[in-house]
Amino acid sequence: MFGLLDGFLKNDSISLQKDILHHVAYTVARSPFSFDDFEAYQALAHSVRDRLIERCHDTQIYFNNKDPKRLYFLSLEYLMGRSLSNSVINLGIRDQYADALNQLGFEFEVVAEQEGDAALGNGGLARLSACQMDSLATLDYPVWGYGLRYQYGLFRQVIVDGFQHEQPDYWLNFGNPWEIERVHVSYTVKFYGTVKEELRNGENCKVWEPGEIVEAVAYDNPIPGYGTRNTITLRLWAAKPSDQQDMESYNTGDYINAVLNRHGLENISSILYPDDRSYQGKELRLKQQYFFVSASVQDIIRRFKDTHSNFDEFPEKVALQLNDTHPSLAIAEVMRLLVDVEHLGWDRAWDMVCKIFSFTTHTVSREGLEKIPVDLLSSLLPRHLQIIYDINFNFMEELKKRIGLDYDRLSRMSIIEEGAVKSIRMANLAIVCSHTVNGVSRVHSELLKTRLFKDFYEHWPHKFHYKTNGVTQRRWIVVSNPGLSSLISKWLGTEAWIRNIDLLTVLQEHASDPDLHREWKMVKKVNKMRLAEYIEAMSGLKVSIDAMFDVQTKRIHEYKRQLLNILGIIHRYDCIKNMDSKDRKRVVPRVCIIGGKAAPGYEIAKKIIKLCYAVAEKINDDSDIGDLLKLVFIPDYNVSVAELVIPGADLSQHLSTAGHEASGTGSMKFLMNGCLLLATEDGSTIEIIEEIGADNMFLFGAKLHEVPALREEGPSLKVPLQFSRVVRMIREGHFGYEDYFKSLCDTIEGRDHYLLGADFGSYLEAQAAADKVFVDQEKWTRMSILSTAGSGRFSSDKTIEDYAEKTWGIQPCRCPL
Ligand code: 26Q
Repeated sequence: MFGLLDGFLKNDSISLQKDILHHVAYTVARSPFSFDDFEAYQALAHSVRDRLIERCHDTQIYFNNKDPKRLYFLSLEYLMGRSLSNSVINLGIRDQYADALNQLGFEFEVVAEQEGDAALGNGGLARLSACQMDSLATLDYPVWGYGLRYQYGLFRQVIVDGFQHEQPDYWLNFGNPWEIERVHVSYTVKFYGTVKEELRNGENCKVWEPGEIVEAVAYDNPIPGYGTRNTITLRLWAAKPSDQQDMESYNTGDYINAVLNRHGLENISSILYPDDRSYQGKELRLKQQYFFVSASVQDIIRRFKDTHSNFDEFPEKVALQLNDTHPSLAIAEVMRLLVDVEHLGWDRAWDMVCKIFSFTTHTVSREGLEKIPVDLLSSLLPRHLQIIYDINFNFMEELKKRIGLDYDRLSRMSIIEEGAVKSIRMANLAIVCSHTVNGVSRVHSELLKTRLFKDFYEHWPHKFHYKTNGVTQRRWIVVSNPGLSSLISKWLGTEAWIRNIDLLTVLQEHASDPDLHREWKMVKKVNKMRLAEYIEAMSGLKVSIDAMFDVQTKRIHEYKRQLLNILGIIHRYDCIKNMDSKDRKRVVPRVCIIGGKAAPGYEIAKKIIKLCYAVAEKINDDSDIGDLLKLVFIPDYNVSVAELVIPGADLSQHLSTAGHEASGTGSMKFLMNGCLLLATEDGSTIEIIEEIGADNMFLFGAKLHEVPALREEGPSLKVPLQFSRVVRMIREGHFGYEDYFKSLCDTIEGRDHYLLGADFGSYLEAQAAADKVFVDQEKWTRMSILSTAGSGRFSSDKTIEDYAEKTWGIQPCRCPL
């Protein structure tokens, strides 16, 4: 079709220049002789968008012709960050665009900085979806991603006087060139009302008469693959008032109220909930889940019916992936549409459901599992509640045949939890109805089998699979660390590693080469300078790039133990204070960097942020300390800030108490960027150790099997003197706010559930080991090279190939160039 217009869009720098100017004039509506960096960004983005649309279109035509089995990836969260650099790199035209901009008097990096950060998600799970979409596109899989188009992304973190405040992220304010509004792709989504039984063609049918109808409109976000023409679509749904709603009121003449009543329905897709247990059981959250799931499932069935006259082939053509339990109402929705609307009959529909769904959980604890109060579901989605009850009834009957009347076990495995608040256990629903269940690291997948879902594992061992998360090297090396990217390509003599990560291991052969060492250190130095400039611009603090840049950036959570880090920093400060000048000469200077958001209702996490600021103020203002130690908190950590911070880190910390981090993906990004890890043996770290060897990182802390006994000891556990000393310093007001910090200190000196006291000694030893190696720059650089060289297993390309083959049963479908 595009061929009919003017041939394909041309990608030489002259054509791109013309194209940018065209968009300056006709899209941004500015003079081509006078436009600023932001307008240049808008024009450039629209020029890239044209190319994405072309490829997206070709990809869909190709998929439609081939009609392969498609994967539908359902996730309530995607952390895409910025799109410009990533898109032009994946399209293979970054340099041409940079040239074109140069000729117009602009610099690519500066223009790219104008873009906002798309934060439609909370943290690990959401960034994982984004990395996986990149791999799915690059590996040519026929896929659609589905999600919600929140008007407000994750809150912006603003720090006032050391305290976190949340501000709305109205990210669409400046327009979004990366989406295509599809006003004609819309579905009605029903809520509330009642279910009636009717006799149709001699059969008993359930008819749901809804009380509220909302329209879901599609916004398509193209996801270009690297080194391929394939460009897949992330389809996000926005809520709009439906024309069918309130027809009655229009007819009865209450026009004004009918119009006013329409407002508010858009709210369904307005806000992303921060990851916080206290939001469980909220009606709006449930409405969001169903709204997104219903529109997606209707779209999937519509697409299937476009090319198939019956449902015989449905399970051979459709795979549905549940990214955690958040979209698991999709199960009941597929059943409803197949049984009530398509009239397939329960048994046939059930057989299909069991073949198409697969489920990934990102949770480690029972408390983390999602539950929906039955009363809420019964009012919002009465038909779905019936369906879930029916699924559960059949499941319980089947189970009784297998295990007899073991009521304890039956009640543990039931989808319905009978308790003070009767609820639906979403994970049980997902497990019962999926053909595969997996965790996000090996140890996590094992924990599922031995603890969280033990009963289910014993019943269906074949359903449980092991998967390890990964991150995309396109975003986390090529886009965010161009210096390292060129260096790797130079030493490997090829750019092929960008699609074939296994090639990175070739770096091992050069790990001791002095030439590589020199270049490697240079790249790190440039990245540290960039980060130091950012720190100064943001906080006014000047830091020395000769110091070790020690980073811990991730969501603030007690189990991630940012507090352990801060206690270690206080200890370091205290030691330096008490040293004579001779000893001070031997101190390895450090810049400690901490960043991350606390959920708005999570008081302890907010206190950790305040403590970090209080300690920073004391240390950074102490002229006695100088460059030996600095502490910075980076506010509003998000994907674009991560792209700056990670390449500039020497050391990164991953401190979760063993058994608490399902996987952890930040560590993989640092690893790829040649940053050494200081970590506990938890989640994916266990697999990182296997790849690069314990000698190339700094490990510490209690192991998984030691945790229960340590907890058992509780307050009687002996903790190091240094630990008691630093906690006392906080309690005694060395950093001010002693009353405010009291409850924080109590959490670690009472029950100390996350074992900070127990792990403090070995934490300090690991820190000392890192200092020792840092002095030996040759050794450090070698370890750094080996970290990057060993990071290949943690590319999301690997994870996706594994899912494609073992879970989804899909094949690459590569659109010809
Ligand atoms: C639940 C109810 C109401 C509102 C929000 C939520 C909610 C939202 C997001 C609950 C959990 C999440 C996100 C969880 C998450 O990011 N988990 C992390 O997933 C990563 C990718 O698999 C892992 O690497 C991390 O270990 C895991 O913590």
